[in-house]
Amino acid sequence: MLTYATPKTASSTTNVVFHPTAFRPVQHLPLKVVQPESPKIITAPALSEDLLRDLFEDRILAIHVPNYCHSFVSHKLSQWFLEQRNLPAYTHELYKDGVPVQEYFGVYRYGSPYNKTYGKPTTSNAHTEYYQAALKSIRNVREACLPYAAPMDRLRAELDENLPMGAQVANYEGRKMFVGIGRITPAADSHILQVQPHVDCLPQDICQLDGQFAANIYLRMPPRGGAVELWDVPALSPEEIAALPQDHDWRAELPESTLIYPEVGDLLLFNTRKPHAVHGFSQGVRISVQCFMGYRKDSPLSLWC
Ligand SMILES: O=C(O)CCC(=O)C(=O)O
Ligand SMILES: [Fe+2]
Repeated sequence: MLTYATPKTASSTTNVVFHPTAFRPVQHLPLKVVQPESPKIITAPALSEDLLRDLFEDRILAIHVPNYCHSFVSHKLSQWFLEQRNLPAYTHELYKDGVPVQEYFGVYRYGSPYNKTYGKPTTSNAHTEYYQAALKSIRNVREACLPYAAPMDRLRAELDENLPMGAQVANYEGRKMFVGIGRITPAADSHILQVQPHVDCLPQDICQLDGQFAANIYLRMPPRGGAVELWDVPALSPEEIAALPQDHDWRAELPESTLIYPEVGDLLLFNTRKPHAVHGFSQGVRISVQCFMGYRKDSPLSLWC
């Protein structure tokens, strides 16, 4: 049974800013590794076309590539995220009477996510700010990783190489989007993502995707906890997601889940229209670099945050 405090509500989200200087670098302790019991979570040494197709066509639940990013790069980039002057909250969209409402889920961010524009006209300040920051943030992260390749740049190249239709930075509105957001969760807020499983889904009026997936590369993990929880249930449709009540009690109706314990440097790909959650932890900070992958049969895979 979950005994965590009630998560903060939408009204408390606007001014949440994480001050990373309050945290000392996390000591890297060996993590408890639990082999996933689900045969539908595939651990592989590298990405391949067959594996990606299995994921996109729903034959498997997740692809886990251990040690995708060198520990030196994981440390360098996660440290760089923590050194930013402040990190705004990465809120998640829920829907109230079909209208998107942003809610704080315990995650801070480096980079500006596209979901901040949801429900606003394409001429809005939110859109202008998003597109102004998009390429700048990609390039800042690239520079922060030098002389090594940024993990998200490598992932973009490998997705492109492995898929005949290729993979590219999304441009749903004719402008290049952001890829590779830094997701930072401090221990104190980490229970929120555990209490509430969630789904992520691009609104249909932006682009009608056949499927939406996430790629996370874990740069820093807490000494214990921080597992990814996945449910092997059919992906929800965008209509079903938009109609979910804000206080939907996922855990009351979902079947048993599967836990994955990513280690520093691992890559994990999964379907974001299936409910997923991230487990809390009592020490340290959990940092990943993430993008969404929009799948349309025979079109290039489109990547954004
Ligand atoms: O932090 C994680 O492991 C999962 C993040 C997530 O919810 C997503 O990428 O959609
Ligand atoms: Fe998610």
